[in-house]
Amino acid sequence: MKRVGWIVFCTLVGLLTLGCQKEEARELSFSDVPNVLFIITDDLRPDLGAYGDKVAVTPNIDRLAQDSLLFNRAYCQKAVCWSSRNSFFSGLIPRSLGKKINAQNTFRLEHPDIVALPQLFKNQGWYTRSFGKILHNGQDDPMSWSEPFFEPEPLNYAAPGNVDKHPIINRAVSENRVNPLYEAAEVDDEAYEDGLMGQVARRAIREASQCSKPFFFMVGFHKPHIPFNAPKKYWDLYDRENIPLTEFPEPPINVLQKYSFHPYRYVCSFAEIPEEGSFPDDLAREIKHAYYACINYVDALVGQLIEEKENTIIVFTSDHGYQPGDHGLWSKHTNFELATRVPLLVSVTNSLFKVKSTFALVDLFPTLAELCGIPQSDHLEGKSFLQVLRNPSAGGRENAYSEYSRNGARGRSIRTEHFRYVEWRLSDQTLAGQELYDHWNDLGENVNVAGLSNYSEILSRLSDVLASR
Ligand SMILES: [Ca+2]
Repeated sequence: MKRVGWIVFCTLVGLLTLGCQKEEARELSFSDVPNVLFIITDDLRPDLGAYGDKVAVTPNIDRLAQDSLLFNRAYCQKAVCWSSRNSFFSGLIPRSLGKKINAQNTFRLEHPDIVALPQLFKNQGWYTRSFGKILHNGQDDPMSWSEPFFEPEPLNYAAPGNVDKHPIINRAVSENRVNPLYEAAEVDDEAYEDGLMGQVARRAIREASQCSKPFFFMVGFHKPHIPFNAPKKYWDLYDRENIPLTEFPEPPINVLQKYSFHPYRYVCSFAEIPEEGSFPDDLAREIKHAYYACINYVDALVGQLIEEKENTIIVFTSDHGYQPGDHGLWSKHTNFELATRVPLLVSVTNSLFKVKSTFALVDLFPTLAELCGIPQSDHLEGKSFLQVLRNPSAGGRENAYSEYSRNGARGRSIRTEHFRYVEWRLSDQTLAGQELYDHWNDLGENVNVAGLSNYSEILSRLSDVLASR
């Protein structure tokens, strides 16, 4: 094991504490080359106490944030599970993953020889393991792991009468309409796959912590992805009447419905959920209650994982965001802020440090590698944000790239500090539409201002920036 990387890491932490807003930053005292624990959740937008959510009960993730860099503007590169995950795992942005990638095929189909994130650590002497949903359901990358990956049998439902049910997570398929969208079962955490998987991962972390070899573990929770099933004790932490409905129930003004919106809503593929029209407030609030219960379930499981975090860099994030009713959408699959923005914590400091700069999930690969002193790979399309750790005023990216295509048009988006710009082009590159959202005046992306004359200059400039990517 090379130790030069750890010397680099100690140095940067020392600089960070000097530049941090905290008056008293404690020195870190790791004993050796650090372990890495990479925790990925599914469909979790930053509805967390650490991000200012007034409803979420997330004491464990909030506690992790107290020792972390908290990224306020971190974005996925495509708001759908398999694409986002294959992206940060491989270090490639979605369009570079290849046309053959989908829910079944990983980036390996077109990139058999590139070194993936955990594979790089494995090659450098780390003990690497995988637990749960890392790429996509059923997808694996055996060459990245020191041991076969662990995925429990799918335990989606646990309530009496539901235990034999299995949801079909594939758009609005009629066969799924026998399955409930959510349940609050009087069961232990381990009655569902996430609890069972967390238990195995926790044991593995404990064992690996006793070994001299550092570990790089990736742990992927399936929640809060639909169905919103969680033990009842997590539902009971919320008063449903206090759960707010979306502030943005209507589609944005001047939005390009044909491209920006999807005609289906994932939740509508489940039993007793209306297939058309807006939901009654009671139902919308109940679904959000279920979503929050799943977040709290994940929070409890994360808390168990991070009990032993000595000498360990912890990353906590999600594959993309979610729109529980926002703009009338109940899913992801868009280029909107709510679908692309993710929580991102990187625990490398003994104090909370809120990073305001813009970052992309694809940056995690080069950043973690540089943090640990591992030489960069040539294929990486993200960039390390180590300079921000050295000097918080240095800033990060000028923009984060995301994409989502629909109805024959390719949708590409960039998010700057001030704006979100989305451009839709047909296969012959004809411009099919533009969207521009002014985040300094419109946090909810409620008005597409692309057609307004006073935004024409910025529209042109951002179009040029996007064209250069
Ligand atoms: Ca997902």
